Amino acid sequence: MVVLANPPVVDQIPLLRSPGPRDTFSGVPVVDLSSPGAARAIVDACERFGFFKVVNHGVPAATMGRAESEAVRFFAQAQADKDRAGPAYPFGYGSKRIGLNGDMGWLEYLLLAVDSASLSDACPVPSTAAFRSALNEYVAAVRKVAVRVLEAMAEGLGIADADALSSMVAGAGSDQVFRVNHYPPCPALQGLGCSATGFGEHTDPQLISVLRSNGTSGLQIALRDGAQWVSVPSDRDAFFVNVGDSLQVLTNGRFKSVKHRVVTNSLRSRVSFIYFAGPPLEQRIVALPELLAEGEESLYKEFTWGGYKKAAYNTRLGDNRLAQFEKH
Ligand code: GA4
Repeated sequence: MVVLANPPVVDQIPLLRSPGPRDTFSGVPVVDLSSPGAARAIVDACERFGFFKVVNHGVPAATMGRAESEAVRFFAQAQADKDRAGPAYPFGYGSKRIGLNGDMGWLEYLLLAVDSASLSDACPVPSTAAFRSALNEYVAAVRKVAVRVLEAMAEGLGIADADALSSMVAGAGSDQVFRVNHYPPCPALQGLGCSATGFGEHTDPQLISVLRSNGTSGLQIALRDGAQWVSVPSDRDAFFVNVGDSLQVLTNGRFKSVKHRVVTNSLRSRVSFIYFAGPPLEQRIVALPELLAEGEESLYKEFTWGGYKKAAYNTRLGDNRLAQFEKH
């Protein structure tokens, strides 16, 4: 029997089959946020994929570009300097280790806390004024996009209170997290047909996540509940929205949180920004009564966001975190 070991540099990082052109997904739903049809299109995309791309969002390219170049500058520093911005938990710089239970990926990142519309003062990282102000400008803008998406979603779902979803994530005390990921290329695997896992498959626990990346592909989403993985063509001018577990519960399973992962490119760096829109810790997460048909029961036991988050941090990345809350 021939046992193939990972090349030493990617030791401990799980490998994935390298995506080829046939894995590219041409069916990503595109929502024009400036169009009157946005509400309907968002609901449709969330029902079909739990995932969509947002264009005409109004965020200036310069806001995204400035945040990106500052992030590139940060990650280009010497390892010892970056390590001074760590550890990642609760907030700060991290490398390769994801979460607290042994998951590993070929990436480095900043995990940051957001207070109302900017980085939390309690979070001293990043410390340089230029990077911090670029991220603050970006966070304020992406948060507005999240609010508009959630407003349109409530409208599309026919919820009378247009703010029912958006106020959960934009109100006082909401639990917002911001993440800057850098996936360096992994040339050691070039030509071998496999790639390092950048970020292993998982669903996001929050309501929605809003992602923007540079022009390097790598994001994959699962179709048909994981039976097929497809590559999402990158678009640096757009945002990509994921449905998270909490929104799955609020919609009683009508929207499914999308399984996704990142595969490392062998030649190019990928830089992504993700804004995770979560509610206040004490927010009850349970099917919204208006979304239940007559006689329909909620599929999940009620939990608070704080309780779910705590439980999530005790899981491995790829675990089905909602399973323990299913009623039957
Ligand atoms: C996935 C979504 C966000 O990136 C995140 C992640 C968090 C982490 O990286 O520390 C988690 C992961 C995420 C889900 C389960 C737990 C917690 C790693 C992990 C194994 C910041 C989040 O909120 O949940």
